[in-house]
Amino acid sequence: MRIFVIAGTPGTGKTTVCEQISSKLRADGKSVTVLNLSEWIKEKKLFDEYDPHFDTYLIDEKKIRRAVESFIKEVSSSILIIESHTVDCIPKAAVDFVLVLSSRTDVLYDRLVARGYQKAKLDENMECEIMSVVLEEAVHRFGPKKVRQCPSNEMDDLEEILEIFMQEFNKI
Ligand code: DAT
Repeated sequence: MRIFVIAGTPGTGKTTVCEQISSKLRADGKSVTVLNLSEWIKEKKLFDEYDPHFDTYLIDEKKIRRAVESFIKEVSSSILIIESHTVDCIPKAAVDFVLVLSSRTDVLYDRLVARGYQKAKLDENMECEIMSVVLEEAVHRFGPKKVRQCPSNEMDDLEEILEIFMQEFNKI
């Protein structure tokens, strides 16, 4: 099985991009599983605590990594795409390629406000994007050769992201 990660601060477009990529791969006759990691953690109640101030779920990364490892063993499709803003929860050896989406602060701010994020959560995520936290963690975890950053501000960017993904997909 081939495993790809679509990473980025919340609001940068991971779900949108995963839908595009999985539709394209399925249209090409491939079997694809998409794992939205944060939704899955909530659904399976794998978090340790809920923090109401930041409206976020506190997790034990090691525990999640083990759960993801078990999930991977059960996937029957030939391609798994993991969507996540916490790349440290993903077992590194298994991953073929990581796309990190990034958005301009004005764009991301508007998206997160539209989502109804309250101040603490908004500030935390804006800071995460400004400091390139996800990119840094991804490079640290998977190594620079497996990681590529892509801007995700406008609809036109989506086409380019899909193209970049398919180039990497066809390389491996
Ligand atoms: P994420 O899954 O990273 O939280 P999302 O896919 O839900 O982000 O996207 C957040 C919002 O932004 C959603 O309304 C779709 C829109 N969006 C995402 N990527 C975009 C892009 N490249 N151009 C324009 N809008 C985009």
